[in-house]
Amino acid sequence: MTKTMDRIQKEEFKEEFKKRVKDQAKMLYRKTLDEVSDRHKFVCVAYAVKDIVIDQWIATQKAYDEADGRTVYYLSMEFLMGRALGNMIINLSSRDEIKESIEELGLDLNVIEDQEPDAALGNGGLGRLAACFLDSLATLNYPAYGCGIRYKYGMFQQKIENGYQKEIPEDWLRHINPLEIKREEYACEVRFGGTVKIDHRDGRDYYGQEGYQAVMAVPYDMPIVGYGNNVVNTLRIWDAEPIVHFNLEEFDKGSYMAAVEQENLAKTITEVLYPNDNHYAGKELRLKQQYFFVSASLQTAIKKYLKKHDDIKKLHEKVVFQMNDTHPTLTVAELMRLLMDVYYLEWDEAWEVTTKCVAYTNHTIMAEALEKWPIELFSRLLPRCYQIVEEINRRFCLEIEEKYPGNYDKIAKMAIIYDGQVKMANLAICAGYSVNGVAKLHTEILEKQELKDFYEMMPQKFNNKTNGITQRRFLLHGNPLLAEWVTNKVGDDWITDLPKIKGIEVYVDDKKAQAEFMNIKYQNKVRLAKYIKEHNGVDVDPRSIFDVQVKRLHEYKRQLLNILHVMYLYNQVKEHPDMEFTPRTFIFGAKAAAGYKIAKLTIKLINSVADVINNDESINGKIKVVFIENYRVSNAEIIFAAADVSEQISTASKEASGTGNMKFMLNGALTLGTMDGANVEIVEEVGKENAFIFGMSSDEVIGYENNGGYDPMQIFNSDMDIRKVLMQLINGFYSPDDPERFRPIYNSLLTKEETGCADRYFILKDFQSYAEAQRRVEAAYKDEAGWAKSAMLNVANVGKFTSDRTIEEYVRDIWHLEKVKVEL
Ligand code: 26Q
Repeated sequence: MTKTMDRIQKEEFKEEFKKRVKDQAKMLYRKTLDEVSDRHKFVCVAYAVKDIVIDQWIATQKAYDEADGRTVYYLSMEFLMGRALGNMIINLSSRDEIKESIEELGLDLNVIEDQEPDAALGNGGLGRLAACFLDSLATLNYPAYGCGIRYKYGMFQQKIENGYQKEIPEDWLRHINPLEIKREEYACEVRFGGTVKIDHRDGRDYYGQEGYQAVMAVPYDMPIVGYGNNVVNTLRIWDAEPIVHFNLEEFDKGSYMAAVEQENLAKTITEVLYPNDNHYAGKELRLKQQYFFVSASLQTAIKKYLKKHDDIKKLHEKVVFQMNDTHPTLTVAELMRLLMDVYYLEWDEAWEVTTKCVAYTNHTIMAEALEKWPIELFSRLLPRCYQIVEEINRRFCLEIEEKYPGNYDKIAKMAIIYDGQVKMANLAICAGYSVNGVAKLHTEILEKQELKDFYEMMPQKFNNKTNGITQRRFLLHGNPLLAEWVTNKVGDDWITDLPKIKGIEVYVDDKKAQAEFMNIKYQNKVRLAKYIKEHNGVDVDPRSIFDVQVKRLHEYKRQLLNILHVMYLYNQVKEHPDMEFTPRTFIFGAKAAAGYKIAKLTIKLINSVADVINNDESINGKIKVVFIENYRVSNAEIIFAAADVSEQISTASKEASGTGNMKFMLNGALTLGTMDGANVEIVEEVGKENAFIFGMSSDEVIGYENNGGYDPMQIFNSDMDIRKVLMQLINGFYSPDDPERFRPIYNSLLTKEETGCADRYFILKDFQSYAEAQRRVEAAYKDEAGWAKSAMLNVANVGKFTSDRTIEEYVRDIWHLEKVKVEL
């Protein structure tokens, strides 16, 4: 629109927009715009933007209806959206007019954007990937729904008190949410528990449920605005409401209790997001959440299909359900149930449709993340689904038996029900027509190790889809200075065609371009330093190397390796005050699952080390350590833009892909990492000489895991640098008030006490290799031109890692969607 809109139209649009913002202030708050608070100003602007979005939303849905193509339903327990307003504005074709209007109203867009709470309906990588995918699907004109849960409390807010993490409930819906619409007309019922009732009529069985508890699933829709193409897709998240608002006198005691229980069920189901990342907690409520949103999403998808089509046996021609990890795997059982019990298909017919409709993405090989539900719980909560899973399992085991006669090991590994448990990954693989990993190495490990038996039996299902990120949020929105610089150099095609960014490669040896590029990095470091000063009260020098590790706290991600190395460096600087040293700021940001003791203690360790080092005047500020509180999408954008070094140091084989690594690369940071996840492909694209790679290979790690032979105590006894650092964990050096405080960390590295395995993540094994890589970082940074060139080459070669590419691959290999044009 911007290009075609002439001046007069533009002015009219702006006048209209400004009037709407002012009218909102009047109608909502009975005030003029300049009288209302900043937060209310945000609400007024958001409503005015929504006004523009709504017309496109309606037009999009109409165009989709007419095109009548296939639709993907991306089923995910998590959508880590972050803030919507700023992103919506940059994606709208009228972004310039909107920004000018906001300025002309005397408002500061940054201040307005800062008023919006993050929609933190996710933990980390998996949830943010879902959000990036929605952005790409809309931008690429594909019919898609995100389906999830409208948690009342999303990811907790992290406060650091006395160095410890404290979790504060994140009440993101406390105030009105102007960017969602409640859609009561699509409410549907979801039933739990009770017993299966069978009616024999007309020579067949009809299945129903008796004595169940039910809740109403009520959807809220959030618009997903595509970039400059008039497309607005939908994220549909479900809230639970009680079905009966009962009248006390009408109830006898029994039904009174039942009614109260039902009301409580509704209240609890969508109350809170489980704050675990890569860790399965077998909680009943979690299974309820899963069934709740799966059932509601499937019911509406089928109803929508039947509005235009009458043959349910052809559902797969129009609908595909992508399961984001095993969390929505109940899709398999629930779809079978709906097809048989509600739409009266026979088993074989229903199975044919189901197995053509569902596909599964695996995001982890960590054993503790695999979902397994006790039969007792599963069958009590979902009696009919359990029957169906039993039958799927019975038939599947027959198939295994037929293919591998007498091989009970195969049954033990692949059966869906085994050892008293329902194994969700096995169900997803058995029923899904596609099984994908999220990076090349990860998919290889699935095929060769973790899912070897499945791969042997059905290799045609397996495929890789290397993750990606949206450059629209993580460069265009998060780093406006660099975005503008890139656009000035190569035009703005990169916004929807990231490989075009390769065009900046011709400037990597150009001194002027290098200076401009490094100056932008410097400006972004100043912005982050200001944020750190405001939020942490710590002064950091924007001329120091910003070395950043931001991600969920998990042992396999090895924040501990990073902080142990900081302790080692500090010892070096103290022992050799005159050694050459480039000032370094080590920046951490991480939330630990609330019950994950050793992870929380690692946060305390980082903060304790920070306290000692930041306050030691004798080192002249050579090292600073900062723990950024409450790491989340909105401050991530600021952090990535300011990073020099991207710490991607997971134990090889453990990080399925990683996506933070890509966000750093996009913003011109150099990767310091292991050959794990998508790091492997990053190095492939940018070249080994423009990254700092260290540590064991995934084959070596897996070798030790399978055959033993690793003894960290040997390293402790022979490496005096390491020995000194580890002793500082237990001699009170960083905890004078309680020398025993960090003993559990020490033990986790040297004894089997903590996890039944000493140094399970090979921290000591990789330590010297990491320290050596860090020395290479320092040497490289001293060569200013060389560093600038490497940083620019990272940006230039990031093209592959756009989620637009990932989505096109899903479409080509799995979803088979067609693009739909939307004209206004
Ligand atoms: C399971 C059961 C009960 C409660 C919680 C969970 C649970 C919740 C979240 C299990 C796992 C997760 C999240 C996993 C995750 O974020 N995985 C990451 O996915 C990214 C996107 O593919 C990858 O880049 C990361 O490598 C991977 O760790």
